Parts: sequence; C-alpha cells; structure tokens
Amino acid sequence: MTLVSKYSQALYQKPIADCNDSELYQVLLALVKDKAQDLPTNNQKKKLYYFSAEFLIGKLLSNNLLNLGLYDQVSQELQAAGKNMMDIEDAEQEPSLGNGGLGRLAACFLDSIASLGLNGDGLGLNYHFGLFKQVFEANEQKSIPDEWITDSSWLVKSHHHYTVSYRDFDLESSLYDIDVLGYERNTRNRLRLFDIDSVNPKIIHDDSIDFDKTNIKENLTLFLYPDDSDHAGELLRVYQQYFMVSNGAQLIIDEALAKGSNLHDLADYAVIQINDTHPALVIPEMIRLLNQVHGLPVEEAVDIVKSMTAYTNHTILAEALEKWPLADLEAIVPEIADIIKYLDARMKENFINPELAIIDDLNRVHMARLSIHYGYSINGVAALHTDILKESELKDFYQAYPEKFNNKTNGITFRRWLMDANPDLAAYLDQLLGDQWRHSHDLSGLAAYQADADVQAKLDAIKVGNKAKLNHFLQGRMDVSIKDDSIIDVQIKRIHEYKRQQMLALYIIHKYFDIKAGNKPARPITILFGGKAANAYTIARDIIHLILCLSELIAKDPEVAPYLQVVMVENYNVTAAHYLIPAADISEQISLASKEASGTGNMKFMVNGALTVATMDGANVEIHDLVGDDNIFIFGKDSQTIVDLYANNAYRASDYYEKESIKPLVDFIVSPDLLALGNEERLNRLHQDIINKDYFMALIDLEEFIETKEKVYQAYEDRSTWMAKVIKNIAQAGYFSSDRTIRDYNQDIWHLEENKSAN
Ligand code: 26M
Repeated sequence: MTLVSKYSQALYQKPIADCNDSELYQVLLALVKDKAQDLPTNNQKKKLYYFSAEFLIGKLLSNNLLNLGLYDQVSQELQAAGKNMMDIEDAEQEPSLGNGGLGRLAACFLDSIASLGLNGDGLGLNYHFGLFKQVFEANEQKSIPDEWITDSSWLVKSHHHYTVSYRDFDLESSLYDIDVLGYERNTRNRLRLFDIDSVNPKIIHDDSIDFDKTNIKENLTLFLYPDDSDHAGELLRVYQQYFMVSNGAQLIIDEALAKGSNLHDLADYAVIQINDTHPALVIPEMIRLLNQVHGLPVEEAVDIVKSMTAYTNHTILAEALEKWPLADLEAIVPEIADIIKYLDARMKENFINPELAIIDDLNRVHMARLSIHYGYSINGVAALHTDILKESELKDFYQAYPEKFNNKTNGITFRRWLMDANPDLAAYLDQLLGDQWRHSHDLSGLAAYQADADVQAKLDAIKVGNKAKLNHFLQGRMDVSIKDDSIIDVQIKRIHEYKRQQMLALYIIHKYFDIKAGNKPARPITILFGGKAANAYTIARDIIHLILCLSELIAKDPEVAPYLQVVMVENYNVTAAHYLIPAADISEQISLASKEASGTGNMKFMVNGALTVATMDGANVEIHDLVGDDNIFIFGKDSQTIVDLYANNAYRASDYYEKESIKPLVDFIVSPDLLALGNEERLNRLHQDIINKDYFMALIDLEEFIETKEKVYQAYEDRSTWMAKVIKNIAQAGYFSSDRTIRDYNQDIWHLEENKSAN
C-alpha cells in the first residue's frame, strides 16, 4: 500500500479516491504529524529560546511536506487517485497568531533555525482567536472573531504544566506544541505555546470581538493584543505578558536542569532572544526564579540573566515603545515590580541621564530600556534602522553601551516564499542553475541570463501563470476577477499612516482623472491592496474606507474600468500573500523614510520577480545597494531630511496641499462622487487630517511618487528591458534569505553549535 492510502485506510477505511478534500487534509495531517514525531528533537547543549508575542506561521501542510522531502511523492499519489494538493490545502485553517512583520519574521526564523540544524524553540501564547478576521461591509472594515483552533490544527497538547502566580491568584498552564521541521534535516524543533484550560471562547459572540476584560481566568489567552485603550485592557496585556514569560522561564530552567546545569552555568545551556519588548518581563522573572526559588544570590542572578538575554528592536514609532505604569505591575505582579525597582536603582548608580531611566518621572516602566540595560545585545533589523537607533532614537544608550549594538538585516525563508509559493519559478531555477540553490539560496548565477530572450520569455510566462492562479484565488475569496493581461501592482501590509497607503490612493485619484481626460494606459493596470487596520486606529480604518470607495467608483465607471481596477483583498493573511506575491509585477514599498524598520514583504516580492517602487527606507536601501539604480524605482525624501523635519517641527501639510497638482487630488476625497458611495464622517475626517496634520507626510513625496509611477508603467512596456531588471532582482535576492540572517545572529549573538550528525 502507498504511504497516503495507508493513512486513508486507517482513518476512514477507504482509498484515497473515495475521500473528499477535507478528509484528505486530515489524512495528510495525521501522516505529517506521525513523521514529525518520529524525528528526534535537536539536543545540543546550548539552546535558543525565541520569545515572541506573535508567530505568524501560515498554513503548514505543504511546507512541512516540502521540508520532510515528501512533497513530490505525496502529490504524485494524490494525482494518481484524481486528487490535487491545492484543493486539499484549502481545507487547512491558517492560525491567526500574529498581526504583521514581527510575527511573520519570527515564523521565518523558526524555519531557518530548524533548517540550519540549530537547537532553538519558539515560546509564545496559544491565542484562541488571535488576530480578528477582516470583512468589508458598506466599504468599511468590520472585524469578526477568528476561531482558528479546530480538530484539524497542528497543535499537540503536551504533558507539561507550570504554575504562574499573580498577586491575587495562581493559574496552572497547559503547553501546546507545533513541530518545526527543518528542510531535509532529520531533526525537529518546536513552537511552544502556553495556555490555560479555563479559557472560555464562548464568552465571545460571532459578530463582535468585545468581551469582559476583567475575567482573567476566562479571557487570558483569547486575543492577541487585546484593545488596551482602557485600563482593563492594559492590565490584561500585562497578565498575558507575564504569563508568557513566567512559563517560558520555568521551562528554560527545567530543561537546563535536566541536561545537568547547576544554574550557575545556566548561560551555557540557554540563550534568550526577545522579539521586541513584549517578552521583556522575562528579565525580572528569570532573576526572581534564580534568586527566590533556586537560591542564587541576587547579584549573581542579575549577571547570569544579563549574559543570556538579547533584544531585537522592530520599530522607532514612539507609540509602539511599551511603557507600563509601575502601579499596574505592583497590582498584578508585586515581586516583579520590586525587582524592576531594584534594577532601576542599580542602573541609576551609574547613570544620571533621565533618558536612560527604566522607571521615569511619571513612574512608568520603559520596557526597551530595561531590555538594553539588562541584556547583552540590542539589534536593529536593517542597516538604516540600526543606524537610526544608534544616532537618534537610542543615541544615549549607544553612548553608554556601544558594544551591545549590532545590526541583523531581516530575511525571509526561501522554502515558503519561493519553493512553496512559486513552484514553477523554483522548478525553472533548478533547470537553469541546478538545484543547489535550494540549500545555499545563492541565485547569483541567474545574472548571466539577464539579456537572454528565452529566459526572459520563460520567466514572463511563469508570471502570467501566477496571475491566473491569483485570479482564481480572488474569485474564491471575494468574487472578484482581475485581468490576467494587466500590470499587477501590489501594496500589502498592515494599514498604517507611515506606510502611506493613502499616498497610493491619491495616485489612483490622479490616474482616474488622467484616464477621464483621455490618456489611456498602454495596457490595463490592476492595483491591489491588502491589510488590516487595528480596530482602535480610526484614521487607518478611514484609509481602508477611501480605498474601497475608490474601488467601487472605478469599477462602475465604464470610461475608466477597462484600464484601471482597484481591489482591496479581504482578510489579507499569509495564505493570500502566497497568491499575491508571485503574481506581482510591481512591489509598493513607499513608507515615509526612517519609519519602516526593515520591511520583509519587499524581499518576498524581489525574489518572486517584481520590481520595487521604493523610498530609501528600511531594507529598501539594501535592495537598492544590491541591484543598483537601474533596477529599482527610488523616489522621495531621504531619512535624514525627514528626521530633521520632525526635530525642527518644520513640516506643514498645507504647503503641499495648496499646490495646483495636489489640491484637486486631496479634495476629491470629499467630492460628491465619493460621498455618494461612502461615509461622510470618515471621508471628511481623513480629508481634514491630510490637510491639517498629515503627521506621516503623505503629501511631501506625492508629486515625485506620481512621476515615478508613470515612469514605471512606461518602463513595463519595454518588455525586454523590464525582464532584464526582473532577472537582476531575482539573482541578487539570496542575501535576503533568513538562513543568512540566522547565521548572523548565531555567529554574533547566540553561539549555538550546529547539529552536524543529522542532515
Ligand atoms: C504595541 C503596543 C500595544 C499593542 C501592540 C503593540 C505592537 C505590536 C506589534 C507594536 C509593534 C508591533 O509590531 C511591530 C512590527 O511588526 N514591526 C515590524 O517588524 C518587522 C520585522 O522586523 C519589520 O520588517 C517592519 O519594518 C516593522 O514595522
């Protein structure tokens, strides 16, 4: 009997051909879980614990089959029985355990850590609803709970339990594991997610994500980033964070003891990476455990923790830098508050600068400052970002601890974002380069084919095929069709003013006017957006509203619709990204310079053969360095200019709004045409905001952006030159493999030993 049919017989007592797609999904899930369980876990002495509030792992079936080396065998068996892998994958629910770049980065990192044979697990929380599901109604974002945990998830409940003590009560935890399989490695790591059995999803009703935030025993692990605009929400987030790190710290100590540590040498057994500051309470919690439970002197406990904890910063946006009122910590975890006060006092013996204080004058605890003083490494996520941290955001810290600062430019896993998402391109690369790139991620050999007409034609044909797949996906998800022969222009990421989706919307208004005036594009243009807005972020929801209204206006206008289509993809998530990115011709990376720490979507588009329209921000700067001026479309003010404008409070939106070329575009937001389709309050508010405030300077680069976009669409028409640029981009993308990033982390920060025995 074949591999798959053995499982279909065992589970459903029938052959593959008689199973439906969701039965076959269960069959493959059981098969992969068994194969994974057979693999030994990595067990080198020193182990990395990657703490993160988010792990945006996406669907796992095809990725796991790929990493197990079973993908081809399984698809062939299915095919022989008249089934197809794509349909079966539809039955898998995507876990909603993250919201954006930071969570997706954590998932890419786990894949690379396992694939490099390093011993490292992810530690986080098992949110029952995770991030909300986005639906559009009346051209607005509505959010509904996404109950992703079903009997067909990858979670495996373990027998581990810990007790987490708060001031007023204790909670007993349960631990769920998801196996993380390396690519063609015979070992595995794990993603370990903590939870409590008393959590009660039934307190959430279908149509609303509101709930009683004070009932911790029932709601602790329901949501990722519960709305913290009220005090109860803020407290709930502290309960969550402490729950994550207390469980994690206990697990780390248990595992080290089991391997023979005497705890004085804990740093030889464990290294902790904290993904932004959400897990920063692990520092005082680990000190508490070593000192108060295991009896080490407090000074020694502090030194040990300091020598084994490293922190990654993912943003310079002030509002995202966490500060907890000391009073909240005293109310929830008084022993932790005491340790923080001790750590603050200790640090104040050496530094009088109030900008370095862990506890500030308003009695707020600065989590980033705690992490820098009591960790041994702080890194930014792209060269420019790390420079900005050193030179402005964290300047005083850089002066205090220059040796702690380092850069680790982000990366993406090529297993998922090339091999899995774009199998036709991957197969063609095998043909041209041999298949060594699947391990090395070195695609530089492709550059030799830049001017090769056959290669250009083949890559173009692969792109057209991916557009057809995207079209099929969109028809299923939201009953929208796109034109396969159009230029596909994509901006997908969280909705935020600094990412400037509103600037692309203003460009669309420009293009709409232009087409109305009789200037027809050489071929149809499809502009696709995807992304969720935080529920409490009003302007971001207004931006979504504007895009949806524009989309409707254009679709209904027979003069414009044949040439321009605007689609906002509903519920943008990892699954949608698998279809959008391989189909894209143009990648929109247009953040206000200095604000996007790195971006990782930019890298995914590059390796899939899209050309980038970019500001000199985040990792765009490094993409530009790699491909050169001729192979990327750069526009806009540079980061130094923007940093200075903020420092001098010198930007005035009205200076730009009053320009002849800009005013009509902005005013169209409140034109009768749009008001007829939209909500007056939302459109007015957005209009007023752009005119009077425009804190993230959408108008400052608008004229240059419009010029650049026109140049890009023209450049597309010279197909051979365009394809040569595409080839150059793919050839240079190897640098952005997260395997490279993880090697860098390991060499400079973690110092883990590679498992050489199993691969
Ligand atoms: C903070 C306070 C309250 C609630 C939520 C938050 C919060 C949650 C997530 C703040 C920031 C969060 O994520 C930041 C993030 O995703 N940063 C992105 O990280 C990527 C990986 O390094 C980078 O590529 C992106 O540029 C960066 O925006």
